[in-house]
Amino acid sequence: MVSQIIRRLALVPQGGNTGLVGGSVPVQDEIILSLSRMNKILSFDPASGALVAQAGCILQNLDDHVAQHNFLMPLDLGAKGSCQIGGNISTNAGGLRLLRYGPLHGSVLGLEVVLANGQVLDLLRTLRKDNTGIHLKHLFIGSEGTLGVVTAVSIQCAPRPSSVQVVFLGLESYAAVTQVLSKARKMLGEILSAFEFLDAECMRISTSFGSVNPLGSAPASDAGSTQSGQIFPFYALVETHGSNGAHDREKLDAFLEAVMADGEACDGTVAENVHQASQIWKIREGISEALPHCGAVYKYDVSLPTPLMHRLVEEVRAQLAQWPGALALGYGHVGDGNLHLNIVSPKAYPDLKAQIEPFVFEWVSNANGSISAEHGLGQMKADAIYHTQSPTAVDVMRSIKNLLDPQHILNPYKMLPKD
Ligand code: FAD
Ligand code: S2G
Ligand code: ZN
Repeated sequence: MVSQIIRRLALVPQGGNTGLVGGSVPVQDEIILSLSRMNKILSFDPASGALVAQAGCILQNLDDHVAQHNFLMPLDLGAKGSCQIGGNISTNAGGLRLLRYGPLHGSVLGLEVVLANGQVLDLLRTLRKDNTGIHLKHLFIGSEGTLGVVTAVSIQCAPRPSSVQVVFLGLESYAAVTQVLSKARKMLGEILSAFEFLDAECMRISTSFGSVNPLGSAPASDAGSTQSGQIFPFYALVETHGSNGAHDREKLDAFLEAVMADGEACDGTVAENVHQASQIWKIREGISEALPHCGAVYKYDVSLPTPLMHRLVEEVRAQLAQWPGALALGYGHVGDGNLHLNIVSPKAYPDLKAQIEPFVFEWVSNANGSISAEHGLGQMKADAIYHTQSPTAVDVMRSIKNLLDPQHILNPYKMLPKD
């Protein structure tokens, strides 16, 4: 690293390379610094649940490790089989259970970071509370490798739930999705661990690539029909993590009864075993795997006020008529106000992105949302930062970047807009 500083060679820290905004790939002649071989678990305290691990540890491997002590990692995402904890920290990954276990800013206890000047910044404490000065670790969480290379993490794991329940609901409208979400918050309370939604287009795409819709036989020809066994306009996946199966099922049954009785849900199923639960999760996690098979994919990961989330999908759909075959679909972590709007098209239309992207970003900005909820900005969205951040905020970010990396050798061309 030191030689790089002298010769001003830029580098790109790389974890599992599952990022979706081009943050982990070189733009010019940067050297790739892979953390994959820094993959040792350094310690786990079964009393506190504090795990200390090197940055290159794969998320799934860490979860398997702490599961032996009846703990679980405080984040879960579809890429868990290859993403690394160092990459999760650097992108401030959200994932499927942020609703329950909170963001990494809350669960990360400490970091070890190598700075651009070669110094090792040791913040690797496992204390729950430490109020001695500026909380430096937060600078590196979500900094996408532009401020330092994360080499180790200490993170607070959570007790592994002994009771996991998964419910899948068919819903008539997006308004029903939000009504069911508020009922879930009220009636499931502390055991609610995930609330994901997907629209009919997502169901169609996911089931055409191997997932099985538990609420219907073969998907219908059109998205809207809701006769029994047909495809519903919307679906919600609701999961609970608890410590008492009977208690959790009682709450869940009352919740299900309420959403069916109020007509918010047209149909629903409760997973009776782990296999059925994983089949239901496969519908949701299978969407992203299925999308590339549909042709060109344009991805937008945005935060919006929950009631507005699917309106953006509908407004984009109205714009797509001029590109035959192009389709907009919406899914995501509705419990966090995080929409994954994806446009798929059998052929890549160069002007589609040029027209739709500004429309999406302006729409999100006018709704006081964020143009990147959890995937970061990388190289693909760095120039769009002003749709969410003020010029003053970007100037402060630049000052911190210049202070910690004056020669701009850490992941140049990423996250911050060109000067
Ligand atoms: P990489 O892709 O290797 O790198 C990501 C960024 O972090 C780059 O800027 C890189 O330079 C930097 N970086 C990596 N390691 C380090 C390090 N040790 N020190 C400093 N900088 C580093 N993301 C979500 O937030 N939520 C989801 O639900 C989610 N689901 C996904 C599902 C699928 C199927 C896929 C393919 C991706 C998904 N992602 C999701 C995106 C991605 O998995 C996350 O951004 C993840 O945190 C990236 O981790 P990684 O180790 O692959 O990092
Ligand atoms: C998700 C990542 C994949 C995608 O599935 O929750 O964060 O396709 C996304 O956007
Ligand atoms: Zn996501």
